[in-house]
Amino acid sequence: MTLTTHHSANDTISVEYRHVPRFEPTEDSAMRYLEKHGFVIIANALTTKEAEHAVDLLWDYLEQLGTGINRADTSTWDDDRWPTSVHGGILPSLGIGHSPAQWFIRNSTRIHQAFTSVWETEDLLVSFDGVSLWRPWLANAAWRTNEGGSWLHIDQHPTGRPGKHCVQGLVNLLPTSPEIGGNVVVPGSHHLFEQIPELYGPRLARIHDSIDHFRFPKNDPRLRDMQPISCHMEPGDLMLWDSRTVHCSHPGPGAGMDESKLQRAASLICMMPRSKSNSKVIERRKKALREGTSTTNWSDRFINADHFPDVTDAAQSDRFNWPVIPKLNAHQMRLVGFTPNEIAQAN
Ligand SMILES: O=C(O)CCC(=O)C(=O)O
Repeated sequence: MTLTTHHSANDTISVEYRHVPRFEPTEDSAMRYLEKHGFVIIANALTTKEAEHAVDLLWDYLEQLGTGINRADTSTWDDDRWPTSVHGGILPSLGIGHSPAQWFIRNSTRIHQAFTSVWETEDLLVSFDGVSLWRPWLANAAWRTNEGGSWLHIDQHPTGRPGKHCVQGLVNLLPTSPEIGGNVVVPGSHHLFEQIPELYGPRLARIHDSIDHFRFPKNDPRLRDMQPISCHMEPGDLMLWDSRTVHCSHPGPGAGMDESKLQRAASLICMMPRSKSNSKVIERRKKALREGTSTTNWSDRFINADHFPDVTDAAQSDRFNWPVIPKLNAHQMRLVGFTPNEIAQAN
């Protein structure tokens, strides 16, 4: 089934809402789908109950920031209390990467199985990323997140990091629909990656080789013709996409939304083989766990998300209480980078 979302005057890229196949985390066909289309949906990485629990934990995170957010009262969800978010409603900082919510989700066996299928090793490190939270934008137009056509991007430098390096992930926690929208991917666009220097030379020249982000021109006709889609996802589903696949998020028209509820909650999660990392980075990751530092999707390099230009002031201010970091189990400690010996000693 395909359903079409809206067009508006200055939004020339329309995002199609599409039902796509949902796979088991260990199915070979899931990996073939990922290779072919640049993304894949893994069904029920979390159960519905676990997804609900994760949303509760995210509310705990928001309320313990100490700014006066109350989950039952939308009048307390304004920007003066809400944690600083970047494009698409993503909360990247302020301890979110080590919140009980994120560590609860990272403990999922099926997520680990899915990334094990991607990399053919169980020895993985997890990113300390944040979440995307969408407030009901019909209650307050300022809460509507960026239009898809305005920030289609990839998260890998086309010449600085040639080849396959990273598969990103997102666990969807609330129902998706054509009215609400959600993540956007451009199917097959990972095949465009190698042509980017030729097709977008002057634009690429402005991005330093070490920056793993390339944003396409607004409403790029080339991407429009490749038909960006928002995939239908059940609460608890995991979406995986190659970092070379063009993606972003896009809010739908929102008709009929319950204006007293969060509209989207999606946890960003990425696992990469430990062998891609090194001891210096792993030591830095252990320090990040002690200090509650969040990161981007990459675990082979250490990139501190509290240093993002958009969030530095908030991260340094004492306006927000950071969450108490939960005690991790052995599986979670492995995902940070601790060795079995270190884990045995710690317990
Ligand atoms: O919220 C989303 O689905 C978009 C995520 C995204 O663009 C990213 O993680 O790079």
